[in-house]
Amino acid sequence: AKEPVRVLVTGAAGQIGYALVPMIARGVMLGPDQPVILHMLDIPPAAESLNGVKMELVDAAFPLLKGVVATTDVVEACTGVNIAIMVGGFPRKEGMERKDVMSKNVSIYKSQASALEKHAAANCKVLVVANPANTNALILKEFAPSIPEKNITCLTRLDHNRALGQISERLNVQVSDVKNVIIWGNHSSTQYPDVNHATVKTQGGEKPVKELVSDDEWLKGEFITTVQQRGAAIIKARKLSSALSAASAACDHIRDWVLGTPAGTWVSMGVYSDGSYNVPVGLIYSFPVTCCNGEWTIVQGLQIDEFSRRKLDATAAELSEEKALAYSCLS
Ligand code: NAX
Repeated sequence: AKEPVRVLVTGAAGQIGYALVPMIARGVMLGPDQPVILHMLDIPPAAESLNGVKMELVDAAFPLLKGVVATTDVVEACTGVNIAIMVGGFPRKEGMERKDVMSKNVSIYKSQASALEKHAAANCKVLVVANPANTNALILKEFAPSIPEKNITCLTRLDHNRALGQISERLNVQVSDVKNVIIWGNHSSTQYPDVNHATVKTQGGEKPVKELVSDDEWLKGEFITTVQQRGAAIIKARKLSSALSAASAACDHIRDWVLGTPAGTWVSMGVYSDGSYNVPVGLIYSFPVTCCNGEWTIVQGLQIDEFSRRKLDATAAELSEEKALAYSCLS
């Protein structure tokens, strides 16, 4: 039998946490033959509620779940973890300045970075979900210098999956037959959902999405804004932000990273830019990646037209500005 993998979920008493921990315990994230030990962290005001989640995990009697640590102690939470899903953060409240929210998250991610660096298992993989996801991940990277930068990522898979969903609805095809959309840049409304290289499986082959959706205006307009604004649309409808889809996307992200992407398929991940596609080095930016043996690689050589170029640059500019704001909170 396999050794259990220790998976940390921060903000585990929150909405996404509540949807995510049962998925992990059922094997959705790491596979149906991989035992797991869940580490759940939240802050003291949520301690009782966190304990309630722990009680429910016990009551669910998940065969793969070999242990649960529920704590408000960051060191205890981080000790020995192989995978860290960072969902906890400080939400923007009405009337708050952007800088104040950034400052709260910078201090959270700075201290959690140190705890992970000192106490997590060697080669721990980190996924930041909490917003501003890219910049929180960057802060985490900066303050955990001994964790390889390849091991620190942020979630844009929800946006990627939303793009697949929109194409599948538009063409009336199965979502599993659509692939290779790309989310470039920031997990924010400046992200660029790009279908220039996306395909749909057809009888006997594959067809470009651009050929099947002949309406270029839709692809360059409503499709992009629908994906960009989907989070707001969910809030409007549910009076709560996306949770089950975010949890599912986090599982997809880690599963593909650890177990690999299928041949010929790429996914979107926020990763540390190496300058590919002329994206500035030093940003956590969402790129198309393939994964093999637990490592991601940015897909190279894709043609970027002028329309796309502008969008890639605009979201990079926003991330540079966010980075500067985050650094100004450090001093
Ligand atoms: P909730 O407010 O329901 O849960 C957040 C939890 O984090 C709370 O239980 C809170 O007590 C806890 N927390 C706060 N500070 C903490 C700290 N220092 N250490 C540990 N835990 C802490 O929010 P939820 O709806 O679950 O969303 C969580 C985060 O995901 C938010 O930042 C949200 O903006 C972000 N999202 C990111 C998405 C993405 O695709 N990257 C999509 C969904 C979501 O909007």
